[in-house]
Amino acid sequence: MNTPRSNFPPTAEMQATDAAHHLHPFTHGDALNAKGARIITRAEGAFLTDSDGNEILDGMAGLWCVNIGYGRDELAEAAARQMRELPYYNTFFQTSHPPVIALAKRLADLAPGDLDHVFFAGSGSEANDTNIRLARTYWAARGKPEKRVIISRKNAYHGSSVGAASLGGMQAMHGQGGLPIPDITHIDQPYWYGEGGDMDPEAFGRERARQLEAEIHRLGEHNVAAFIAEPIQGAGGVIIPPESYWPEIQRICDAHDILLIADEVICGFGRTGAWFGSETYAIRPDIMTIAKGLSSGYQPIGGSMVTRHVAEVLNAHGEFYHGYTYSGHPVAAAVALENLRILEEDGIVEHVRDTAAPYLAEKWLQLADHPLVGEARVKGMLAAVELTPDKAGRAPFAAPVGTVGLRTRDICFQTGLVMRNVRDSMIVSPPLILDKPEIDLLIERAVQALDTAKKGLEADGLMTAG
Ligand code: PXG
Repeated sequence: MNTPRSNFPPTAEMQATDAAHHLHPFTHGDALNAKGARIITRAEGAFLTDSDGNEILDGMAGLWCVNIGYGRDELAEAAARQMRELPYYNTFFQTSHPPVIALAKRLADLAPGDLDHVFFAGSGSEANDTNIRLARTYWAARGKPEKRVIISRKNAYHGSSVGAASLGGMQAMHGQGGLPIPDITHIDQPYWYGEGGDMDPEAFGRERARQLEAEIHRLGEHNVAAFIAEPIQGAGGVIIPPESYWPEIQRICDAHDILLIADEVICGFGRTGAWFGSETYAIRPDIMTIAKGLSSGYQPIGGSMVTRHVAEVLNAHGEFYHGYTYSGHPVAAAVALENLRILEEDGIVEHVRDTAAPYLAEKWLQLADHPLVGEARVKGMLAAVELTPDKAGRAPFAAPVGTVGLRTRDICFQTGLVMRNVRDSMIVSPPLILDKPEIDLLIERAVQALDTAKKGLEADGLMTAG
C-alpha cells in the first residue's frame, strides 16, 4: 500500500494522553499506565509497525480476526464507495439496502446445511445476546415458553456484554457485575491437558460431552432451550477437543429437543481449514454466531445465522422485538462482502487447508520438544503450547497462574512476535495468508522467546512445580 504515513505525536506523549483519557478493555489500568501502552501505527500483510518503528509479526491476527491480513486496498475502496453512495441506513421498519441483501445471500450460500438466514449485529457479543433472545423466542413461538435455559461451558468465551458474558464461563467476568443472568448453566470443558488427568483423551472427550446429557436430565429437557459452544475454544486457551467430543455432543442434541448454537466467531471464515469450524467437526448447528473473520476485522460486524426452520418459526410468530442501530450497517456489509470475495478468489481457505495449516502443524508440534513445553497442539491456524516446569508430570508452576505466561508474552513482543498467553499457555491465531517463510519466522521467534523465558525463569527460581 502506498498511502502516506500519518503524522502522530511522539510515543511518550501519546502514551501519556492514552493513560490520561483511555480506559482499556481487559486491562489493569494502573499497571498499564505505569509503563505506557504499546502503540501500533501501521500494518501490512502479517506485520505490525509500532510508534517506535519496530516491526512485529502478528501471531494473533489482531484479536483472532484479520484473516486476510492487513493492508488490502480493496476493502478500503469498498468502504469508501459505500460511504459515498449510502453511508448509513437501517434495516428496521420494513427497509433494506443492496449491500445487506447481497451479504445475507452470500452467507446463506457459504454456510453449511440449511443455515440460510442472518440476523445482523455489530459484534460477536451482540450476536450472542441476539441468540439468547432468539432461542427463547423460538421455543415460545413453538408453544414451549418454559424452555429457557441455555447450557454453556466453563472457560467458554462468548463476549463481554451482560448476556454474552453470562453465556461465557469465565469466573473472573462473572465476579464483576453479578453475572450470570438467570437460566444459564455451565458444564465442564473438554480440556484434556489441564483436566484430563490419567484418562485417555478420547474417553475424556466422551465423558465431558456426556455431562451435557446429565445436565439436560438435571434441568429437565422441557426447560432447556439450547447448548452453546465454540467448535474450538479460543480465548479459553485454544482448547482443541478430542475427536470423540463433538460427535457425542451432536448425538445428545439430536436425542433431546434442544437447539445447538455453534459460536463460530473465531473458528469461522477459514480459521480451521474449512469455511466454518462446524464443517471441520461435522457439527450441524441450528444457530451459528459469526463476527471477526466475516470482515477480517476491517469493520465491526457480526451476526446470527439460523436454519430455514428456525427462521420460519420466528417469521411466523410475529414481531421479534430486537435489533441494533447498526444491524446490517451498509459500510460494514460492503466490506464484509469484499472480504468474502477475497477469501474465495484468493483461495485462502484452501491455502490454509492444503499449505499453511499442515506446515504450521509440522513445525509447531516440534515445539513439544522444548524443555519448557508440556504439550503443543494445533488445528488449522490455531495453536497453543502449555508451559510447565515438569514435562513428564504436566505440572503447573509454583508461581501464581499466569505469571510465567505473562513474562513470556512480554518476551515475545521484544522478540518481534505477538504471541499471547492464556494462563501459562502461549497461543497463536495468525492471519491465514501466512506463507511458509513467515511460518518459519513465527516458529523461530517463538523458540527464541521460549529459550529466553526459560533462562529468566531459571535465574529467578521460577522453574519449580506447584
Ligand atoms: N464469541 C467468541 C468465540 C469470541 O472469541 C466473541 C464471541 C465476542 O465477540 P466481540 O466481537 O463482541 O468481541 C468472541 C470475542 C481474547 C479476546 O483476549 C477474544 C475475543 C475478544 C476479545 C479478546 O482472546 N473474542
